[in-house]
Amino acid sequence: MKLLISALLLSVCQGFLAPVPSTFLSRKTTSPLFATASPPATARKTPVFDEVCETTGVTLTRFMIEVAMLNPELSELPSLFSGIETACKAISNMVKRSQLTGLTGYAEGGGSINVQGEEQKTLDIMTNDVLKRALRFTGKLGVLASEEEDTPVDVEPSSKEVMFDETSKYVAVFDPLDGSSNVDAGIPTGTIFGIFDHDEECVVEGEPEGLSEAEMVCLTNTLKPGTDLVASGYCLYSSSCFFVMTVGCGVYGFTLDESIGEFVLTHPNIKIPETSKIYSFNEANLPQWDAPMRETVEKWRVGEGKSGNRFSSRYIGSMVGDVHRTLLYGGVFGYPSDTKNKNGKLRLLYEGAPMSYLMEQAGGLSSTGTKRVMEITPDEVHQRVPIVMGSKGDVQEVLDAYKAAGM
Ligand code: AFP
Repeated sequence: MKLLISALLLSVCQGFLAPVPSTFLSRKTTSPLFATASPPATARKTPVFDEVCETTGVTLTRFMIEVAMLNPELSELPSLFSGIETACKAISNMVKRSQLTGLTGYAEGGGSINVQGEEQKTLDIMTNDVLKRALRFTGKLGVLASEEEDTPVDVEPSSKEVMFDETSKYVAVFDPLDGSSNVDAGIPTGTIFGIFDHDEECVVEGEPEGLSEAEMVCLTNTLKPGTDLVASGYCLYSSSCFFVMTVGCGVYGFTLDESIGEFVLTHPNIKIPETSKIYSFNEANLPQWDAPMRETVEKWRVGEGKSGNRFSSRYIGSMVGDVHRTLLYGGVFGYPSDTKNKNGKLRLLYEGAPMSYLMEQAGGLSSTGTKRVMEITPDEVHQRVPIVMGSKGDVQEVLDAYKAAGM
């Protein structure tokens, strides 16, 4: 097997020079090496591995090294991924042990409110900190924006802390513990991240309150549309801990093998089924949704939609868990606009855009109903966006309904 992997990698490395012999194409990874859904500006290459072994297979670290080898413009991404990977392992442990270590409940016994007026759980604050620390020490981050931070935070490390050649190449946005309102009941939660290129000229010193206008402009360079994402992904803390990511050439899923402490490739080149029988919404809000959304779901309930399938409902109320199931089983997940919340509930920069990138890379669609989520430029860090994402055929049915209603 080792020999075959080396041969495969060699063929892929030679990408442009020599065609990859068809016998070298992975049995599991049958799609082309290049992404088909919303290709990035420069087509990226992804390693092809012939077999996925459960305990000694391809680790995330190894996978990222191969990705960087094949795509020299991404050469600094593996160290950043390694920071995120470490944070995910630490967070997975914290979540798993929270009932035993007293990390449950609200921060400061209640009363700690984030910028969006939501009460913060103890774990919200701690996981935010874990991520910040893990990323800071990669030496690759310029600016961070997080659900738990009021404004983007500059994490330019002091020279003492830098472990690698410092270039501040990327901007990371993340939701450290999405679904945290569920965490004390043992419901799945997750970390979502998105990575953009960073303007290397932008260096910010000091606290957000005392920044010059130029520094504020610098900070707001996190405000980019999803089409500018270099990479995105999530960690799901559930029956297993999963790490699912894209760098613009398909979606790859890794499972934490606790016996060796490594994420191992278990879901190469995830493709979402084109049509489905599952919808995943907070249906209590259905009476307030836009008419096209409401009517489409009402048809699905009774098997009168386009596919004729009678749909079932599956809703955890934790986006990472709901999107993970949707990617694997097919379906439609959403948090649509309603009469009370015109922009739905989910945050564009660190929930909507990173998850839409994954969804599109897996062959699905993600829209507000009238607009591709990936193309929306945020006006502010914590902006919300209505979302309906998932299996192509079913999401398209929603989009057609909006169009037919002249919206
Ligand atoms: P929390 O992080 O406050 O638990 O919110 C989770 C979330 O942002 C997202 O993960 C869910 O899909 C959505 O909110 C659930 O919202 P509802 O509770 O209104 O259904």
